[in-house]
Amino acid sequence: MLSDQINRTLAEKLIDAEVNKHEVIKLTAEYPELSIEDGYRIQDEIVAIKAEQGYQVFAMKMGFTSMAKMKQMNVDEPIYGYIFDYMAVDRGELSLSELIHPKVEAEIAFILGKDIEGPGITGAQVLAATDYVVPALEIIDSRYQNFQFTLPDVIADNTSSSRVFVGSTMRNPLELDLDLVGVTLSINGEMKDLGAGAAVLGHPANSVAMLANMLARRGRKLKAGQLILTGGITGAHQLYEGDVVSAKWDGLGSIDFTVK
Ligand code: OOG
Ligand code: MG
Repeated sequence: MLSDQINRTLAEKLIDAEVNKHEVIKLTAEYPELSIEDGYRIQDEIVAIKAEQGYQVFAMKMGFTSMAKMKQMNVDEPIYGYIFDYMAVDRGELSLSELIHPKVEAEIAFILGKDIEGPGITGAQVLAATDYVVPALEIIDSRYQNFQFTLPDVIADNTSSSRVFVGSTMRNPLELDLDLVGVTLSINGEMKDLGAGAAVLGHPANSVAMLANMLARRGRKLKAGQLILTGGITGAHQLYEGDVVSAKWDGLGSIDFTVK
């Protein structure tokens, strides 16, 4: 286990990489014994530093909840992280000059109506506690060279959180078969990827349940009003200047943006 001092230094290094838009070598190159627990402790330091700087948590997120994502990044278990208020993009433009090597992925997000506290939470309990589901495009931007990392590295790097576009269509989850909700992701008019909600742990509600149960191990819970991204349904696609991105969800509308 790394000392609090080292955790703080590593968190500062990753924030510096984010703010100054440069890649760093994965932490496990220097600390091969870095554990998943260490990764979450470094992530907690990032959350603490962002709070000291006056930023709020905008959403929580799950990652690596679909085979498409696990295969693409060569990892084998879900992780969670935080999305801060300055990461939410409120118009149809992504500013490339603020980022390193961003990728886009299509997701389904939940807005809770009640607190959810694990352990033992099921997808059915999540659906009963959810007010709305909304579509989301997550922009991930690993601070590591070429998106090369192990699980502890990516957890420490706050799961590559960078930006998020949230769609304006809000639906009660019980009005939809969320596992059957299809999504297509197009860039410059070319369909790059497609999938359905079932890609996410069989049903996106299972991802929120897993998050509640993972948080319970650390004495935390999900709160009413919380926004939660359930993880990429599709693989992530690298973005370049001038790209026009368009994603459509069955019953949940669409999100469009341009890379500037
Ligand atoms: C980590 C973030 C994973 C997802 O939806 O699976 C994630 C990464 O792929 O760099 O956000
Ligand atoms: Mg994601």
